[in-house]
Amino acid sequence: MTWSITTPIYYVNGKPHIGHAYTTIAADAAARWMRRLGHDTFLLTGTDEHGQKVAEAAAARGMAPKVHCDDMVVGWRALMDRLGITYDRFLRTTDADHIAVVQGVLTWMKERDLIYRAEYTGWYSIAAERFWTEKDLVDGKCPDTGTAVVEITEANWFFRMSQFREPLLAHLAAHPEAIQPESRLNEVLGFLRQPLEDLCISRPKARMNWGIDLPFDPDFVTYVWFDALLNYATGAGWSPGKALSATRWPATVHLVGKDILTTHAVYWNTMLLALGLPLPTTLFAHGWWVSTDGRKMSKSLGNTIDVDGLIEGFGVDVLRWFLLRDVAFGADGAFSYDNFLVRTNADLANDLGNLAHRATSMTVSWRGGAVPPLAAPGPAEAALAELAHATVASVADAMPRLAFHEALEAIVGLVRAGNKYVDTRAPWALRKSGDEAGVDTVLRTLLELCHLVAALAAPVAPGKMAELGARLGRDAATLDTFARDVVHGQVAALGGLTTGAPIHHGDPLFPRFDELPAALAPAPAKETPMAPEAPPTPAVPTITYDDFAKIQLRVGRIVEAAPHPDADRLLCLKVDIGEAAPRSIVAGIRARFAPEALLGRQIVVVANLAPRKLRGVESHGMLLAASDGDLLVDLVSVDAPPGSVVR
Ligand code: ME8
Repeated sequence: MTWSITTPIYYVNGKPHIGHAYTTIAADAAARWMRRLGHDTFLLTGTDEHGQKVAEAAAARGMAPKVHCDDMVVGWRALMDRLGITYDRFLRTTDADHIAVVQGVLTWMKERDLIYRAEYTGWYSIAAERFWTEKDLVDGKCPDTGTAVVEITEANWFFRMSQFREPLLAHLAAHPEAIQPESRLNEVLGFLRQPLEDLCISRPKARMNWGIDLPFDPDFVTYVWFDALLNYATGAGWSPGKALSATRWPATVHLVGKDILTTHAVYWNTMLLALGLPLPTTLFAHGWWVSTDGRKMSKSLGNTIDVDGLIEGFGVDVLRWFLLRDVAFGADGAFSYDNFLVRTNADLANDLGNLAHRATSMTVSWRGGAVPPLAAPGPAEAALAELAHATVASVADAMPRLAFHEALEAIVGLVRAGNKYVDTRAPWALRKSGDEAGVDTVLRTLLELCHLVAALAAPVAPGKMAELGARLGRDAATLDTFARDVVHGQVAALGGLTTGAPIHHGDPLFPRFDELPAALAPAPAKETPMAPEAPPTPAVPTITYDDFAKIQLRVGRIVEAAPHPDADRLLCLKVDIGEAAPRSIVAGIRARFAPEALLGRQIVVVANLAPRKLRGVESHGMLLAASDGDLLVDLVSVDAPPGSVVR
């Protein structure tokens, strides 16, 4: 059976950034690991190319949408190449086989009455390209993007998603491991506590025609998420009516960011249930990279991280290492260049680079560059061999669970033990005292350690570990074979090299960086020519002083912040505004702020707003925030005691 892993298909319009690199690198490291263990492995990635925003961006460039996509996709493919992604398919939703699958599914569902036509009135968000019900809106705006919504009545086609709530709950009860980490499962179960509505899966061409035509109604195209989610089926080689055994479905792991948990866990899984297809084994929603002040990175905030600059400055392997090592996979991580320097200097320049340098330089200087025999192993060597064995077990356990940080921590632990071993055994002193067997033993042990580390860490840092392997006389394929054999217990962890084989010494494998390379000198964020135009500012009506006086604004201090149990975009806050107890306020700011980054912030609250329920949680007030177009930039902050009135 195939071990397959997918990334989200990225919006072709967007500028690739560190978040996209993160998911894709993680998927690639896992795929490389599984592939070398001998699994039939399939890595699927690609681009999401339909929908209103793409149509608008294309129009702004005076191009046909497909021509615009053909141009934009070049940048995405190039990113994948620079990141060293070994994808098996790069799927575009404009690919002919995908269009056929989407239309085949629509027809199949329509024939079984899983799709029906109905009139619908709702609040439509252009930015999010979807309808919301009244109760979904946050402060009258789109809960996903914070932008204005318009009330629209139109005929549309709907997928009977509501029918699949119970089967989905039953599946999750039987397979709680299907959504990971566990906290994400709980979010999904929270969402499923309320009744599920049917899903609008069409868009009238009169409003937007850049999409896949509904095969049974020429007036409509397919809703972009319904289209995009089916990429996983197309990528697996499935189409309606095809025998499952002839496909790579079900996917083993869908890797996504936490922002698109619900679309996958609910929309996609119910679509699969309707199609009678097995659900993916695991949906893993990882955390976000945020800036050190807790804000999600964005171009307008100027806090994005320059992926190309990092690759040019440090090399792609250092970037891959850092992203997978620094943060527990699943949790959010704050990205700072300082931390990047500290972490990579410590792990790579000081620990691993140093170990490799010592092992190869002493072997070249003292043994003419030939692997010496393990002449006289003693207790120190036995202890290291035991640790090496345990490290193999830890890495082999962690990698298929996508616990990259655990795997790398175990590897770094072994490297550190190796450096300590050199210091304690002091081969230079053994040499002085004429103990040549002792010198041989230490050198052989060190070389074997480097070899094992190169084999174990290659899925994360393939280029540099191949280089280390080459210095030890092993090509990448031989390293892979050794990795498989050592994991399967067919060869000793420190038994991969051959006595007498040639060893090379070269420049430091991982140079130390004491400051940021010039390529990363902070520069104003580059503008993308295809960035969608900001919507025109609506005319603002004048209000009287009395109108304004009706609004009571007060200073508040955020004392608690937690994700809303049922909504990806909302945070539930407790805000001290100088009353007996803190106010509960629900705010649509989760896309910008990690909850912990908000604690203690002094903000301005509209205190006399009528209470309302937002996705089941009562909210008593509203926060003031500044936004730039669609983007929430920051909360309005005040340095004054909670309860102070703002006028
Ligand atoms: O949502 N930290 O595409 P997208 C970590 N087309 N990961 C991040 C991140 C961050 N700050 N920002 C983005 C879409 N990501 C849809 C998907 S799938 C059928 C359709 C990563 O271009 C993360 O994996 O907005 C997130 O889920 C994805 O990029 C969103 O990419």
